[in-house]
Amino acid sequence: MADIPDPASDAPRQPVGRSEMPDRVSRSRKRASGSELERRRASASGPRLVVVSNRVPVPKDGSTKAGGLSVALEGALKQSGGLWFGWSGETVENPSEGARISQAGNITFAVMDLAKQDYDEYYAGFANRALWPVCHYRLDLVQIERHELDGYFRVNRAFAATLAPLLRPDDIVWVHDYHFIPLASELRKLGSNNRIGFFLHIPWPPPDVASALPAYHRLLQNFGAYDLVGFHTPQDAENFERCLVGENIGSSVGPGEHQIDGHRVRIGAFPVGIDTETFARAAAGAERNALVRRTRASLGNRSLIIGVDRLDYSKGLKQRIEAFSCFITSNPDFRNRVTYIQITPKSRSDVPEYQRMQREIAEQAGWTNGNLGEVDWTPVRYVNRTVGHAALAGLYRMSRVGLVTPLRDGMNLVAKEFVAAQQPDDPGVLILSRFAGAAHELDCALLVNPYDTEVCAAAIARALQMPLAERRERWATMMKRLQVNTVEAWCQRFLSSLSRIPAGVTEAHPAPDAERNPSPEPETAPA
Ligand code: ADQ
Repeated sequence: MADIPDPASDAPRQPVGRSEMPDRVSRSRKRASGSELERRRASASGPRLVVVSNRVPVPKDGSTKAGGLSVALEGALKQSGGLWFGWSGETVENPSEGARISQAGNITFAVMDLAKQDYDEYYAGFANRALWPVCHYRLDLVQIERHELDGYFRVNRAFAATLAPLLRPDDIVWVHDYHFIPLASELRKLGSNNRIGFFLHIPWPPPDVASALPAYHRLLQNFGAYDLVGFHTPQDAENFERCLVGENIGSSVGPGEHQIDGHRVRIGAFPVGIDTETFARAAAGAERNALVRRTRASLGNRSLIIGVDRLDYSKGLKQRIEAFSCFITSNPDFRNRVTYIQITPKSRSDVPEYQRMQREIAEQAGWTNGNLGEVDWTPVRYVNRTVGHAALAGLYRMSRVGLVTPLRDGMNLVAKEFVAAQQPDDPGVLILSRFAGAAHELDCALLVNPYDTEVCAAAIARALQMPLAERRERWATMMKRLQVNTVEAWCQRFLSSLSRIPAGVTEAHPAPDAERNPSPEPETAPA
């Protein structure tokens, strides 16, 4: 997910050491009876929101600085007081017992460290070498390692064991993303009857693709412990329901509802939004930003084409550079009249597939410049940097074209940010992959198949020559949608759906249990 600090972009910050996962289950349970927790419980009033995400934006020096999703979740947490729980981002030799707790206003932050083996197996392993590629339809990149699968479940058990003692009976728990599919099931085993919702920030593929996941049946079964499972698009939700039906997991009891082990699970689409007004204001005020001014000066009279993505194979960077190259070759009039800036911070550098891709994309950008460039013109400026949101907003605003062409994306917030940042009188044009979740809402963009180089090249040419009236009309329709479906609205819709689920429903909830529901797949490698 986006602004919840992306674990992807950070390597562990501490030296790492041995591998054994300490028995946090029993120790954390002991902590539950601690007097401080009892005191907090006693002073609480009303349901509290508990957010679980792999990385937690713990405020430094008492203030939070993150944007987008983090701010929205923080806003939701502030309403009734809340707890934000997850990984600290640290790997250490001997993770300490329980969670490290800090307080900012009425939000409690609780984080735990991971041992190196946990990080390697749960995060760099199963989450990012099996779940991520399968969910992005990249079966060619899937790595199946039984010990990583085991590590994924083991670390989820440890997260649950650390979280369980911090939970109050009426807390509403909102779990984020693919790192935590088994979390609710583990919490149920520890006695949690809380309402627990899950939101997947990445796509969910159809059964033919999803079934390439190791422990496919077991993972699906684990979703049964949630009360609400949310996706970005109706297509993802439908794919997921088809997977449940295909694996005979529970039974459909109406549109978007499944009965699994006597428990009703709601399934729905909740397309995430951005903080549209704040982003638009930042873009309008970015004229004075130093980076924006320098960039403008460096462009001269050239039109700017911009791409902004984490360096990830799902973002279609190779195909995008090819399309740009094809555009220049087939439209020589545009030589030295456009500049393509691709701002791409590295991510997941400790995952081998990412290391390979980082090298390949850098070589490709260099090769394209060598091949197409002039002494006084660098066609592609390829930058592995993070840029502050104000500057980013300003760069979007000065761009004639936003190139957002992932091969597959849950939503893609850059597409929305690009639209929000435009000048109403003279907006740029968004070229958007039809395989981004955002294409459902932003269907007035120039929608393209990112695999089709010539189509993408033609879209760039069309965008650069699009008459002002058409640009305004397309932009206005998209902007209206972004003004309605903001990130706050997204939070509210998910949480009000979750809150409407009667609390008692979870009472009868049996934890999915590998013994009661034997998985057809082996959990460890056959001998
Ligand atoms: P991501 O894969 O990280 O998120 P995306 O939705 O585009 O992708 O969000 C990226 C965020 O990072 C944006 O807010 C963008 O501004 C910011 N960003 C990207 N490059 C940057 C740079 N160089 N400098 C500064 N900021 C940069 C996952 C899913 C998406 C889903 C989100 C939210 O993969 O499909 O949209 O979660 O659910």
